Amino acid sequence: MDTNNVQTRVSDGASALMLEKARADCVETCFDRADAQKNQCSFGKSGVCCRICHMGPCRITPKAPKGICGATADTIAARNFLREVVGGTSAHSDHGRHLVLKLKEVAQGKAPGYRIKDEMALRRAAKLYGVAWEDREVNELALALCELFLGEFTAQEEYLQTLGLAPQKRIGVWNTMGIQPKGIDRMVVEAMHRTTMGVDHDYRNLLDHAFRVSLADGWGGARIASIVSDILFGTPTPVNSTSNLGVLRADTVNILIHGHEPALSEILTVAVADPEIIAYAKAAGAPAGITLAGICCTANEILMRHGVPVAGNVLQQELAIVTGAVEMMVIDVQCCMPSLPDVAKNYHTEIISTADIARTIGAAHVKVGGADPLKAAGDLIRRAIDNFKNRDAAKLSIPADREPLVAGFSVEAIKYMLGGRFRASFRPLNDAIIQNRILGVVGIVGCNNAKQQADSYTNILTKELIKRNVLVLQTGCAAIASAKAGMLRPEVALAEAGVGLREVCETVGMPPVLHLGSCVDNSRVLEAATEVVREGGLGDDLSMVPAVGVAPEWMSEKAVAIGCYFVASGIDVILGNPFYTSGSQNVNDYLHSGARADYGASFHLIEDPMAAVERIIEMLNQKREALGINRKAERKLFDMKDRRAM
Ligand code: SF4
Ligand code: MSK
Repeated sequence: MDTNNVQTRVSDGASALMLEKARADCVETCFDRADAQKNQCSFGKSGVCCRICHMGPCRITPKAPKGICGATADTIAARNFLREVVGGTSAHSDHGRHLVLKLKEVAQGKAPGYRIKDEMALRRAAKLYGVAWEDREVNELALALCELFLGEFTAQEEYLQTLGLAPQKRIGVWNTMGIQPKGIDRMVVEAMHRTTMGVDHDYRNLLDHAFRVSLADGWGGARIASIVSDILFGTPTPVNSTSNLGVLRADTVNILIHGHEPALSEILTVAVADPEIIAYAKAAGAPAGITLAGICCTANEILMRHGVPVAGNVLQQELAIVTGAVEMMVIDVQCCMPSLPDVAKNYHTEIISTADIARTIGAAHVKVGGADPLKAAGDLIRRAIDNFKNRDAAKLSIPADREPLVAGFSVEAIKYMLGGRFRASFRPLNDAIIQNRILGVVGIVGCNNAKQQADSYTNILTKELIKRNVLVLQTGCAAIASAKAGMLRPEVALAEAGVGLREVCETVGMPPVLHLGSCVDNSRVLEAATEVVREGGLGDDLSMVPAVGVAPEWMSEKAVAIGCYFVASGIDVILGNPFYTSGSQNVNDYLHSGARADYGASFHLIEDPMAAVERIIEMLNQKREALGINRKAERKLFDMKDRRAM
């Protein structure tokens, strides 16, 4: 990679332009720091560096094949891997916990400014979990559900109730493997215990726990987070918006929200529409008022529910500030780089951290809550407006790139599109797969990684797969990559799609690339796959459905946990860049092939996107073959005799 050429680092024009500008402005970005890291530590990359106790750090080499305590490469790599799954699971699950606690406060009347927006979602969830819901008052029902959800975190002896949302056969696999998780918190604590010095040394036992913990994420904390977000803020339905840095405007005060948890950003979307605040912005010299836009998954959350534009994905967080057009960036938790205040120092942007568990040196910390969060949010916006006067016209450069998009495809919305209000169901999708008009379904999820050209793998893969009649579901920064490439514009994606997929999508009015939400919403991908199983005709387990998951440009521990809960659920996962396990043949082999015997799925490292396309098509065809549906779609014309028989 010619690292000096910005085109090798990013794919979209806006990012390339801002990366050039950053260099001209002498502003350091993650791309420069990636270069400065040069050859990254080979022990770290192969997973055989252990610093779990202070006799170490120990590094495994041919001459020193064991750590001081005797730990082998297998033990060390498996412990490190499990700790990554723990990190990812904790992030999603703590996010879920915060939302459950917020719902509890709302139901108790202790959260001014918030309300239960989607009573249907509340009743739907209660029904799913077997909580008596008929004739029950909303707040009383919400409290009962919160009690159940909080129990999912604290249960010491009982298995997670959320596991019951999976197909019966899959639950059987988990029983056989003995990997059903108990309370989420207990699983995480137990993982830290198992991996401390002198406890669990059997790599298979450690990897079993990695899959167990990941289930506590995908079928636990993350699923709960999506369910409660829908109850509090509304179940997403298709919504129009725009993406990329061109959503920022020279004639508005620009505020960016960045991170993952939607509670604060929901309040900001309300406050920003206040006519008094808009008038205040205009009086401050911004003739068109205020632009509120998002970065990363907070962006995905408010995009799906309010159509708030998306300024960019994770590697654009610094580049957004480089436009010189951002008055304030409000960060919450996860994926917010500690470098943001350093970049902001070169412009006039103020970085505001808002979560007590997530402080950043150089950011002002403001807690938007208390008795009147709407007023507090208004005060924050006024603070951004007051900063407008400090914008330096000489440093201002907003790229023109701005792509329209449609997002907001919750499973409920997909069902509605497929079957209409009275017959909402996945039947038409199952039929289209059985008839071979749709080859299968692929979830493309995850981040960007400064080691890869941003968005490139995701975009090549998406385009090629829909050409070959594969329906694509997306979340997180991968969905934002597609948005910037125009692939979330139904007419653009339809023009690229293969004949079968296009016919189906046009008939039901659904685009070929569906934006399902943020990275915590990967549980919605499992939910969709479960609906396919329930609908019938495509096997009785998730491992039988022609479906594959891909994390093309992943970087976060959350992606490791997500990958594990996909594999444990029976869905193969392709990784665009490797796990740090290559230093242990046994650990690597189990994850990339051995797991198949236990779960019917495994990981596959494929660093070239076109090679991934070929492998995915092969995998989908193998599943189709096993189901006995791998034949050309027959267009049977019924004559009168057939019709009478019907
Ligand atoms: Fe070394 Fe063992 Fe301590 Fe790890 S736990 S640092 S391998 S002595
Ligand atoms: S924000 S976890 S970079 S998807 Fe969810 Fe994007 Fe990955 Fe963060």
